[in-house]
Amino acid sequence: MTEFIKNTAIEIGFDACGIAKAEFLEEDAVFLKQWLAEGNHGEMSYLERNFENRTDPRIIVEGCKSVVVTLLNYATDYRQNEHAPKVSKYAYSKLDYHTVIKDKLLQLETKIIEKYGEDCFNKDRQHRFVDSAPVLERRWAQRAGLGWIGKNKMLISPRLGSYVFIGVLMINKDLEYDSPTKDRCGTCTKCIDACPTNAITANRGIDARKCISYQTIEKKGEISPEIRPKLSGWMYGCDICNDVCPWNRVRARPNAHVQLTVLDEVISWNAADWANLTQPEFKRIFKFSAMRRAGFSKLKQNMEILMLPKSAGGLQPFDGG
Ligand code: B12
Ligand code: SF4
Ligand code: SF4
Repeated sequence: MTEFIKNTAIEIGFDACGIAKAEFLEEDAVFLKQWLAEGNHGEMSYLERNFENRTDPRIIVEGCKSVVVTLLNYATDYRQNEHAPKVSKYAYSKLDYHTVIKDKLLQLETKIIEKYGEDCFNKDRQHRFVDSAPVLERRWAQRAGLGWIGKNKMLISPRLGSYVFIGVLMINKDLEYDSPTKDRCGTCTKCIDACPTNAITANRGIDARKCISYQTIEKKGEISPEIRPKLSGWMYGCDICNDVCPWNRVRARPNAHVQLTVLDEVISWNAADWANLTQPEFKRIFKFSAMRRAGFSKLKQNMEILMLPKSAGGLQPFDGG
């Protein structure tokens, strides 16, 4: 059954699949409690909720025995117009990755049920996860042997690099388990040195309040004044700590997933195109994109800050575009 699940995951189009035993994440519970107590999560209060569920999958999904973890490569060779406000690569595609991965997880589940029966899954509980629930996805991927959690906090696959999304399927069957991946960051500190806001701390925590990704997507209201001069041109998300990682330079290869086909506008638009974007256009063009998460007003606010002079974190003066 283990072999069937892993082979089927690859046939469906995932780039990797590993399996971990469902158990209490004792060390992570201690870490997470402290991380939350220090307020590192900012306004993301949903991270405080369901603490017990977050650290034990058997509480989220009654009967869960194994955590099947999948990776989907989103590395790309496409580059934005150099005069455009920057968008994180994870949001280049027409289709939101949540949709793509949920669809693939459902396909995997369907094939497992066809072969091994309905009792493999708890039908009364959500058991397919992408970003959407209290599941420490990076830790499960590490425990399932798919990579290690780097100093930049990303799950880094030794084969694919860190531009990978994580999807999780919780199953009520005992399976053969992979060995957790060991740390391969070594003495490297490139991501810590490159982060413009010092959001990455030495003990491997991240202060999300300082993270450009949080500030430009998750934070309600405007970007904090102390972060604005450090935005480095990012309008939606931030890829700096991934871009500088040597594992991506060596291992990341452009994905070939048709479902992750890029949006022409994201690649071709210059600063003026973005500045002229109207709400109806946003709704039409980004209808299925991950960028809907920030919403039009937040995006506009971010853009306005970027249109400020360079000394204030903006992109002005433009040298063309
Ligand atoms: C909240 C969140 C954010 C927040 C907070 C980031 C953070 N590091 O926590 C913000 C908005 C800043 C964010 C940004 C990004 N995110 Co995000 N995010 C999440 C989300 C929804 C929850 C993460 C979470 O629980 N954070 C709380 C912290 C404390 O948990 P953690 O980082 O997972 O760390 C745990 C373990 O690693 C471990 N741990 C870590 N350090 C240590 C140290 C010790 C000593 C111990 C014992 C344990 C330990 O314990 C922690 C808690 O138990 C996950 C999806 C999910 N449900 O997991 C996606 C997720 C982590 N994000 C993802 C992505 C792609 C990003 C961005 C790259 C997007 C972008 N380009 O803008 C950036 C990267 C920023 C960064 N360097 O982390 C992907 C990561 C894929 C990967 N390869 O790792 C995920 C998994 C979504 C997905 N399904 O693919 N994100
Ligand atoms: S995503 Fe950007 S701001 Fe956030 S930790 Fe990485 S480099 Fe720093
Ligand atoms: S840049 Fe270096 S320290 Fe940071 S995650 Fe990559 S290998 Fe690890």
